[in-house]
Amino acid sequence: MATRCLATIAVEAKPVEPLPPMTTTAIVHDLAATVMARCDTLGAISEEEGRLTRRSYTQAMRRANDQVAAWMRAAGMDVREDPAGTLLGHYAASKPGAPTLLLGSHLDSVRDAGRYDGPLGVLVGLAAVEQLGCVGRRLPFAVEVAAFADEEGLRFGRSYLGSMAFTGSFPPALLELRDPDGVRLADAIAAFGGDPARLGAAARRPEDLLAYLEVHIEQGPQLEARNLPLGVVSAIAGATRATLRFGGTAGHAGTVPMELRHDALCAAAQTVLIAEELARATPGLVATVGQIAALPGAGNVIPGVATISLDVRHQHDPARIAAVDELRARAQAAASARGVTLAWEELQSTSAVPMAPGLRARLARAIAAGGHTPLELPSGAGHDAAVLARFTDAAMLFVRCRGGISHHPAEAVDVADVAAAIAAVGRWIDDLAGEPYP
Ligand code: HGY
Ligand code: MN
Ligand code: MN
Repeated sequence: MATRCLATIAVEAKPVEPLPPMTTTAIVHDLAATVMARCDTLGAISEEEGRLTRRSYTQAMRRANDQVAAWMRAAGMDVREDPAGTLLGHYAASKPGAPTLLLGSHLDSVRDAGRYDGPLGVLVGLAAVEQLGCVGRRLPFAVEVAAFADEEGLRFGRSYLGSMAFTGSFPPALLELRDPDGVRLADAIAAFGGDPARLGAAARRPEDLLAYLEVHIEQGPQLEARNLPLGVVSAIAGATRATLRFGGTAGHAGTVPMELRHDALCAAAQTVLIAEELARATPGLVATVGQIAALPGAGNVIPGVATISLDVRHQHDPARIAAVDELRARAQAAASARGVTLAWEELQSTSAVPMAPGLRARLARAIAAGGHTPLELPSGAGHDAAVLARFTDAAMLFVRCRGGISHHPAEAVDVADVAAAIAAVGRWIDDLAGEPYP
């Protein structure tokens, strides 16, 4: 995508004759088109043929990090990866020793993903820096763009590995986690070029940061239902992730009478429906079983072992915790009634967290200045901002996505909404800098 004003992105643009200064609007629309093209480029970088799956610390992740690093360097940023593998582009302040405004999101994906969940936030952050570079501006603070390593948790079952390392909240025991192929997280980080022994060194100091902003697709229907391009996130829901292992007795499908069976998969299946029933009956609660496995996995063998994932979320922690407790008790009863054991392993519990009121107010002003109604709405999805919000003032800007679809290849955004987001981020940054938006 050749862009007109961005001589700093020489990598993409052919040498062109000097152009008359561009209006901010024209710059923003050029940047939005570039963001869309770059999301397409990253959307083609996958571990799997024919669909987008990009797990942390894989070769596909390496190619994605390297591609974004090239775009960052072309924008005049200093680029590095921290010991956890988080990619960081730095745009210096007008004076040394200034704090850093952090923008960013993640480049890893779920399985068979959409191309905007994560990359949009990294690339809009980069576009905000390119906009500054376009007009030759330096701010009283540095601007850093982060692509956090492993937000989704697809490979090792834990979310936010990169942002936890960045904020010094990474539990070292997680380095012993193994992926489905038995690869240790520590070894995956090292093979990727990170340094598991220095994760502590990856931690930044809160006093070095001014704030964090994550731009992200809404992954829900609210903005589209109100015909709004942008929204301000009020808070991020709390989440509990667990693995449930049911232990029964394998046996011959043709000879074991029903009343003598200890069928692990039936206990698991009943638990899936209990989770659904409880969530439907509890306002604001969502519960999902996204993975299920039965062993030995033969059609004529009664499953002796069944394993399911569990994801429970709510905007209010007491409601989530009470629901998890009730679900655990009812799952145990369902297992016991079948003579099946239940091993419940809680993988991660992230409490609900509000976004910083002052930053939300500034975001609302920036959206309104663009002629749009600034709707505040909660996020049911988790984000690195949930980790950063415990470390510095954090805010999120939601961008409308078509049909609210996400974690699906049909994920889509409109270039006009991306332009509105870039403009809003530009105004928000100038508000922080106390300077008028050009
Ligand atoms: O699961 C989530 O909410 C996020 O996509 N990691
Ligand atoms: Mn996601
Ligand atoms: Mn995401």
